[in-house]
Amino acid sequence: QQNRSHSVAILGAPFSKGQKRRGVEHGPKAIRDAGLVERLSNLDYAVHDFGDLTFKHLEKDEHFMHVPFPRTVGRANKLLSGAVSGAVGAGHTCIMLGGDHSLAIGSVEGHAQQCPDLCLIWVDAHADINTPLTSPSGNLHGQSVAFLLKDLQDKMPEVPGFSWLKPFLSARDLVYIGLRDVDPGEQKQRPIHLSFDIDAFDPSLAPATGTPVNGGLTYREGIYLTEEIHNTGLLSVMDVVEVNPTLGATPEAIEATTSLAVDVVASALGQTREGAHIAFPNIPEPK
Ligand code: 5AB
Ligand code: MN
Ligand code: MN
Ligand code: MN
Repeated sequence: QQNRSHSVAILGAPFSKGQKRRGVEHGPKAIRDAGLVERLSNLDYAVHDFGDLTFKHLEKDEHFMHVPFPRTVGRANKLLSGAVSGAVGAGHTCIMLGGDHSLAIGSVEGHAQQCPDLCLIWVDAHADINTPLTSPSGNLHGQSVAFLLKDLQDKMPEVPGFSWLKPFLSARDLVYIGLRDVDPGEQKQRPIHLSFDIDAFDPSLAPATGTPVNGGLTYREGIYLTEEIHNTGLLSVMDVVEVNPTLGATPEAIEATTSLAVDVVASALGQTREGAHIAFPNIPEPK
């Protein structure tokens, strides 16, 4: 197990131009308001909240093919990449609060600057591996993985705003959920980048998100996953994306989604469902 001495950096990325709905830029505030910092402090981490990055919306940013806001998304990810690289370089485990899932491009790239041998765990209802030529919507939040993979280099056109990015990840560095038979010699100790799209959960649990799909993870499945990732002791950067507090039908629906986001971060950082293994020295007695 890890790492309780580790410090945690929280980076807010209030950005929504990787898709067309408004509101996902309020994700970082909504997740903080749901009590994230206090929960992690209670797990005995030194929590450094670096606040929110400031993103520019470029005035002149024409579509590339049917892809909207390419330069705005490219520039936002370049900025985020530097911030994640800085936080990891300073020795923090980094929690990036999105924002939409296009932000994984910069988050994983910045992580890879410090940890070139990282592996990527993508927890999502969607594969987010469209290219501009296969994307039904044009939205960049459904294309993040395609920008990262070396294997897709020949299939990717040059998208304006992304000239700073060279694909660096091999398909074999991208891990899937559900493998069941891995030999000891196949296990590698590598820093883990966990990119967690809240829409991986069933919409009954995480309704406040832009592209909900029925038949998602149960609470138990999702938290089991983050608990196991914690148990590896190898979590290095985690993205929590696609929480859109403006899309909840009721305050309860919003609260369910934001508190679920806090639960997945806390459990990825070692909160257990059976409670903390902390000795309680003086159990108060009634007089
Ligand atoms: B998300 C879709 N595959 O490309 C597309 O929420 C949806 O970050 C992408 O996973 C969903 O537009 C992107 C239809
Ligand atoms: Mn996604
Ligand atoms: Mn998704
Ligand atoms: Mn989504």
